[in-house]
Amino acid sequence: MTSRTLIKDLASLPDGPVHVQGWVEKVRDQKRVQFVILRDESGSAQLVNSVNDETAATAATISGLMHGSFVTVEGDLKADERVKLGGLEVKVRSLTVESVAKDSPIADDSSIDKRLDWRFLDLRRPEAQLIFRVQTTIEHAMRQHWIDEGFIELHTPKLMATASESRAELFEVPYFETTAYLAQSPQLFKQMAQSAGFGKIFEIGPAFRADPSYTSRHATEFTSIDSEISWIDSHEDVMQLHEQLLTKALAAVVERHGADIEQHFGIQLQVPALPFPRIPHAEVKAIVEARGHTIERTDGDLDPEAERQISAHVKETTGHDFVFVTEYPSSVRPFYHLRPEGRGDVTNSYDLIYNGVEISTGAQREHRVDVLEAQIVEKGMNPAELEEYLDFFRYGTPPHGGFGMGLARVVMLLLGLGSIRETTYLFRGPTRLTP
Ligand code: AMO
Repeated sequence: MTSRTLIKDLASLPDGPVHVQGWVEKVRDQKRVQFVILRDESGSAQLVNSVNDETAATAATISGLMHGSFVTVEGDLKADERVKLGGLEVKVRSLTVESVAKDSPIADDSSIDKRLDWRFLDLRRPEAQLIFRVQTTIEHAMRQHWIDEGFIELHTPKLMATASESRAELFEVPYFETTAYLAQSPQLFKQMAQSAGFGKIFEIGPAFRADPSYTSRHATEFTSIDSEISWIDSHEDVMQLHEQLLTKALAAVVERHGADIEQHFGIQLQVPALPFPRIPHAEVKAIVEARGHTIERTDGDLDPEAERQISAHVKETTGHDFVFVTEYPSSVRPFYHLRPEGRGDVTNSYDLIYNGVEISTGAQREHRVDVLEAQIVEKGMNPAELEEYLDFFRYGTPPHGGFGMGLARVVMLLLGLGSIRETTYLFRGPTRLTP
């Protein structure tokens, strides 16, 4: 591989020969001088070619250049503060078209659906690439924290014999003589790791939900960030881990991408203060209703407007973008959430709301097998189908808890974007299986 110079590094080089490669963003083809905006994954720069007898062949190539074509350029770098783009330009000595592009089927104002149809072209936008750099930094910072704290990374199977959350939203897959289900969450297996004595684990992996909704926050496949820890006293210990992870992740994002985020998304990102506010679910309902919103759900869960309202309240009263809504009613929580002694109506659980949207659910788990069996029956499930899961608790298990968090939602809210379609590399929804 010949060593190419990344466009972002041109600014730190002295005037002289350079070898750059990328795709053509724009061509300004004038009679005497031609300008090409060349972009690579690091930035963009202006190429210039003076049209004369000597450069006639290059000039002809540039005149025929299609937007999006990939080219190799040998040229001479020259600093020139009059050039708006980076204060430099590259005088072309030779330009080789490596791959000719057809006319782009999308434009900046194309609909999100059309852009998703042509996702590889859509992703050439610098702000789209920034989204995935930010995502990389978030995952890296969290992984670093987990590793520093002695966690073990797991990869749990995504083909399962049972549901992992509930029978709803379950994808069935023909599996030889039987039926398999796509994992809705690593829930059962991350709990298994506690019975196995692993102590502290994490996983970043795919989760599947056969959810027919078309909202801006639901996908049928998403990346789930999961963690589970033993020997907790309550969900408070899980929330402390959770807020530390997010604070570290945001600090890394601010440090590495703060300026780019401000430039592309107009947001001045702040590292959140610890601890994040915590408000019990019952109190949240009262606050939201006092703000004039009547929660429409009959099951006692918060609706999206209630999430926005409680976030607005927290922002106004504390300046915080995050809030833990704690002690959810048992009626809206899964069978595996622990209910505190003498309080069957609530759970040791929480949802984490970030800028008005739920990004995570966490809880202390029920580790007493008889109570667990009763809660499975109460939720209308069949304990026989969960025999193997129940075994985890029949052979000894420590008190434990953890959380699951949707990566695309975190990135969406952090960058102030309107949909996880923008922050998922290749979105999957009820009517989208390609590309
Ligand atoms: P829950 O079902 O609340 O909890 O999911 C946890 C988080 O995963 C994300 N999420 C989704 N993201 C995109 N599309 C979806 N269809 C979707 N469904 C969920 C959300 C959500 O907050 N096992 C528990 C977690 C735990 O207790 O550890 C669980 O999966 O950000």
